[in-house]
Amino acid sequence: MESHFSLVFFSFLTISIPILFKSPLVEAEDYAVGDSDGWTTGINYLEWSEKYNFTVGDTLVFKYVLNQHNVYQVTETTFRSCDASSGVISIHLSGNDRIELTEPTKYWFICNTKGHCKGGMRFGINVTATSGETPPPPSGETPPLPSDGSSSPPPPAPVTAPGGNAAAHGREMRWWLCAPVVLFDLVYW
Ligand SMILES: [Cu+2]
Repeated sequence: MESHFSLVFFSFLTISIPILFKSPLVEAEDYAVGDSDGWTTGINYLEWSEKYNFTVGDTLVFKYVLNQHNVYQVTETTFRSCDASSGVISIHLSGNDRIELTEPTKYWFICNTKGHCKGGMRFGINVTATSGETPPPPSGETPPLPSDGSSSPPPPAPVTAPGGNAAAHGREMRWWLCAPVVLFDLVYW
């Protein structure tokens, strides 16, 4: 019984640790621009853009009321001037635009509805290359195993992410979280 329990607990730790540190298995992410507010007036997109680290392969999702707003990917000069008569790289008008970040470079976005860019509907992000390899977590930080088998392993903590991107994170994490429960049922019972 006790050895079974230790096995279960060790499995739980082994599976949980990659969740606590950022898992290298997590690849592309979707980022809802403005989180649950979407792409609209009255939001501080500079603040939003500084919350995340964007890497090649991630996707920005702009959600907005059709015809009220739009998404222009522009040069830095046009981002600063809000004058989209030049320096426009791409135009997106669907109301639910998905823009994949394919290059390790700076991306600049504005809304070209009159007054919206100057009013704050603009941001820039620095997209970095995917490293391909993430260093393993330092082994010294592994929490110690309990000396006896009498205490129950804690339930896996729900993994949360700020704002509207929580769902995307949840999808990627769900199977990790199920594994300890399944192991526990199989081995302990
Ligand atoms: Cu707008």
